[in-house]
Amino acid sequence: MGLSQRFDSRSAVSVDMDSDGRLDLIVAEQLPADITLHVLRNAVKQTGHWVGVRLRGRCMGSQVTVRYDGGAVTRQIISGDSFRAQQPATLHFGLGNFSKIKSIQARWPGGGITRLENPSVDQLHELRPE
Ligand SMILES: [Ca+2]
Repeated sequence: MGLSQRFDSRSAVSVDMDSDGRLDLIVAEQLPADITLHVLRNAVKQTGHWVGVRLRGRCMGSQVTVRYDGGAVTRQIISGDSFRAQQPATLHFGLGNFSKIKSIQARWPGGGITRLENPSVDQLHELRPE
């Protein structure tokens, strides 16, 4: 990403702001009386497949599983993992050479499940509670 800037920071959020499959970075610079946001757009050459999953509705704590031939990856929607920062309700899954996936499943905090079968890769999908 060419991260060579130096500033006092305690907050960072990674998100694919332009849905191009590359995670970008937003970093808050802490000044004595102000905060400056630095938006670092990822311009690294795309080297693999990916899929994005955006959850709608009450989704904090939801678990999202992407299944592919030979395995599965599960991630959780969390409110934040950086000081005074909140992550979006969007998850990014790097797939490498996998150009097909079997399914995307969201397990909602209330116990419901939403599943998308054979979704396309290299794009963002939205899931809502059923
Ligand atoms: Ca991006």
